[in-house]
Amino acid sequence: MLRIYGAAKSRAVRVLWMADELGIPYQHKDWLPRSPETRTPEFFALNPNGRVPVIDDDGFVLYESMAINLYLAKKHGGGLYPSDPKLEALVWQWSLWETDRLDRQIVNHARHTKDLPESERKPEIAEAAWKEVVPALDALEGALTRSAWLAGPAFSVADLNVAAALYRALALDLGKWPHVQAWLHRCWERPAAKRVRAMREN
Ligand SMILES: N[C@@H](CCC(=O)N[C@@H](CS)C(=O)NCC(=O)O)C(=O)O
Repeated sequence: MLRIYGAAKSRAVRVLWMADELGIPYQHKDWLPRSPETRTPEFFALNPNGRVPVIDDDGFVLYESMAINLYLAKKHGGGLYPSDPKLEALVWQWSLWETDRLDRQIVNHARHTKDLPESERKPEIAEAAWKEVVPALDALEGALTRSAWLAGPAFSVADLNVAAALYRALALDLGKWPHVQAWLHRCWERPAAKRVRAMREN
């Protein structure tokens, strides 16, 4: 049985979304980042970085949300993981690109504009993050102007990985990036996405 470590209010939401898309049963360790459960020697044995998400798939332990989703999508087949090597490479491209260009930037922007208590917010961090988010969204807009989905003719793990990481962008004014806006809402309107969103927001 697959076990997923990490609360829906963390990057584990990506993995919970993937498991739901694939319809695979899992056991959920609903642990928040930095919670006492993630500070034990047992948890550090699973992920020496002490971070969520982590999966244990019948004894195969894996961390890093993007790698986990690529593994699950490939293992369980279905349309989410393209078999054409070029489309597969695009899936890797977008997943790695997101980690490099958007992942921490979008979180830092949200934390320092609204998530943190006002006294802890640092406008200079929000501003620096936004300076990186803008060209990243420009790049995404370009790709989505040419194609409705990121890797081939249908929704794939590439879309899931990038859209899941852009959860916080659902609350932003994306008027400058109309294709990103439409695509992001298309992704998050999927039944599996709605269910994990409810897990995260409840
Ligand atoms: N690149 C990692 C990032 C994981 C990560 O930063 N997780 C956060 C929660 S969203 C965490 O567990 N933080 C705990 C800590 O910083 O100690 C991934 O995508 O899985």
